[in-house]
Amino acid sequence: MKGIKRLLALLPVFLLAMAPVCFTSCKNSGSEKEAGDQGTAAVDIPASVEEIAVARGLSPKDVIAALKTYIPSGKYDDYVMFASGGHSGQVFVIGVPSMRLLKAIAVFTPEPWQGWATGSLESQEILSQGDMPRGINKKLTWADVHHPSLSETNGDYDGQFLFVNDKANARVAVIDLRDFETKQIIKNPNTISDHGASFVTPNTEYVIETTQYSAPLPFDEYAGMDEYKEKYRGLITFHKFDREKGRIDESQSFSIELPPYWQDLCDAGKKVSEGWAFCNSINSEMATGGINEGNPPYEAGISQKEADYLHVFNWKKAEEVYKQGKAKKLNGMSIIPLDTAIAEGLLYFMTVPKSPHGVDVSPNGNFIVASGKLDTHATVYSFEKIMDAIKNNKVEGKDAFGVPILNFSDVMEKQVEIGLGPLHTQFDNAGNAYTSVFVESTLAKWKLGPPDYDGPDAWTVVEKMPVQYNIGHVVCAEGDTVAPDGKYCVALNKWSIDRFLPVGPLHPQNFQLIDISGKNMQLLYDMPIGVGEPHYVQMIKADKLKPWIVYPEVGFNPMTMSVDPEAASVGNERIVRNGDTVEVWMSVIRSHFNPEHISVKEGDKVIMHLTNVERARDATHGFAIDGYNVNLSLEPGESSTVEFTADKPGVYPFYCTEFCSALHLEMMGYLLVQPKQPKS
Ligand code: RUQ
Ligand code: CUA
Repeated sequence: MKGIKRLLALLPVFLLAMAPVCFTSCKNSGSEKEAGDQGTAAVDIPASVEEIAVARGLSPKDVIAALKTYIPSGKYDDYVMFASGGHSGQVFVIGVPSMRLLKAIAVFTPEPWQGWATGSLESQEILSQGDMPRGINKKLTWADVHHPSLSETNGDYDGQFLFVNDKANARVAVIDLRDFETKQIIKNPNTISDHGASFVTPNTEYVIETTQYSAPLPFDEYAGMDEYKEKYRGLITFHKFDREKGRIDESQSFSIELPPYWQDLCDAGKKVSEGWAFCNSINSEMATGGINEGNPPYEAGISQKEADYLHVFNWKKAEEVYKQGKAKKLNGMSIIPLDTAIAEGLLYFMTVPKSPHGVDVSPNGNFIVASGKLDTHATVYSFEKIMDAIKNNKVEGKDAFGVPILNFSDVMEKQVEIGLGPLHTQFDNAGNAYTSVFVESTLAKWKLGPPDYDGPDAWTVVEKMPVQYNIGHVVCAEGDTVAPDGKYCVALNKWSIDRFLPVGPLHPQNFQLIDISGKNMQLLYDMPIGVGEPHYVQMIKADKLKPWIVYPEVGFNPMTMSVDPEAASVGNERIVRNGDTVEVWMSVIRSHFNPEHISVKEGDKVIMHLTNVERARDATHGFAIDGYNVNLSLEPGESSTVEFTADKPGVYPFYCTEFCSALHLEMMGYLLVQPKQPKS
């Protein structure tokens, strides 16, 4: 306790002394003397914090940053970030402000520690939901995870579920935040790539997914590039979420056919704009590239026009149209044809300058902020004006497919001069917006305007901060909800260049934690991400998450979220042969498996039900079978099933892969596979 007091007494030295020279000049300051006066009996805190700072070459700013991010052992972070894991196919769970990695949730990619797709029947079943459709012979073993989306109630995070998309294969996954495990993977049957996903509507009625790169509908229907305009299409899908079941219900989901522009990021309207959704797009040129055929490359063809189309969807009305049976079925999915969508008033366009990317709705739902990658502005649209333009038919024309284009000057509220290459915007609780500026490598803080903020500096940039380097998305605490928290933002930088020790030519990305609670933004911490390229991240208050510490009952199957009728239990362990099938019920507890000997014949089908019967927190056991490519993670209470053919005769130890007890090494057994024919 005395140690802490000493440190606290020293704090003013650092807080006041902003100049780097201070460490030497403060040496004999009153503060230090004061600290000394409070007693020198402290054992843990060394005589002078200042000495450590000087020895480590830390400036007072550094020390303040360190104090703001340090979480002592046994204490918890205030916020949790869910970061898309990019190519890793996972989701990273990170504490804020410590920036400690808490977990990598296995989603689309095998992950042995969690026993994900390394033997457990449950995980294999979930992963195979994401296989290519119509028997297309391709197993997908990786994903490009882009945008996580926490479930919402009334536009605010509720901490129950997380959705992520796979841009590379147009898949959406559902993660249950009771156990932080993936429960479902949906492969969109009609489209092959997505990007505007996953974004939820304010009460998680739907999970939104839009196509990125247009292809014929469905994608495995061949059409050459010369048929681009006629045959290629985009798609927006509203995946219906059944909160009770914790699953997307494809039988209640629907898509809307779109022109073959490349639909990009989306955001759902909230509060006043609830019921609407907004998605950006590029390639209104319908450029078809072909550098090898002497055509302009995509990058040039797609940037020819000054503006592209921001899609405005009335999803509440689309839901009605779908329920009236006006959608057509394609591969089991309901699709509202483009003509129907136009006739029913489900889709409007607004022009956005210069290859837009991000689109973000302000907390009150009044403004829609869109950014052009080749622009210096964020273009802000007023929802009220959009509604007025739709009502009074203020259109400047139609696109090539007949979609009405709302008159730009009638719907645009403001163009805010941000800097070169603005991408994504988040918000705080004081009327500020934070926009990532890619080309400049800065984070721009600017003021919204009335009614969200009323001041002389409305619609102007008030501060800019360099970030290292090439910022993609930015996340702020609950910064895309109806009630942002302020406090922190994190710059999600694509390049780290010189920020970390070199680890070969492949560099990590750089997450930079920024304190936004003061008058000026302050950089607090650099976190390397060396596992894949995250795109979007959401940051939720830690106390909104209520994860289980152990599974609620012994024999729990995480896939059904209930006790498995086939779960093994103590006293009921057994091995039953039925023809060529050997079924095993095995209990797992520190520090033994029961049974320990499994004798089968070559060619037998083996089904093993394993239950970790422990109730103690953290008492996880693994279950690996050598040579059979099996590893399970059995968390306290969990039941899991593994199935394999004993096709290799011989002796195969199985063992626990978690260091669970002093006799963990002894926690093993043998799989004995008798050969059909003894070797002669
Ligand atoms: S989105 S920054 Cu901008 Cu998928 Cu990657
Ligand atoms: Cu159980 Cu090691």
